[in-house]
Amino acid sequence: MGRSASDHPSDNQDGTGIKTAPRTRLRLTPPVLWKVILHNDDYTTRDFVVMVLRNVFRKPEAEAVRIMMDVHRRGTGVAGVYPFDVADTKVAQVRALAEAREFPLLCTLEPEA
Ligand code: TYC
Repeated sequence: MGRSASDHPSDNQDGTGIKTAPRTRLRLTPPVLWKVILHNDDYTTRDFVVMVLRNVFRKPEAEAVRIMMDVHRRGTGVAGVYPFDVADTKVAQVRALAEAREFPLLCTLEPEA
């Protein structure tokens, strides 16, 4: 597998071909983490929320059920905590799955305190 003209490490991959300088100092502070929040509603099924927690957030069955019931009883709950890009991708995955099944499941991001 050869390198194409656009996959040199200095290419910033935005399609403009403009090269950006690499970061020269290591990041020494940990990245800010984001909480992915699930919100309760009256229409999304419990099984669907458990499926989302298992497949998107990689929770074992028992923990997925616990988090789902926590959201069901308290109104919101934390599905997982991740760096922004990961958290944002998971929110998009949850929204796509919910939309495909026409469930109103709400999933949002919150910076970790
Ligand atoms: N309240 C839903 C029901 O009883 C279950 C549910 C749990 C929905 C968690 C959303 O984020 C949620 N079917």
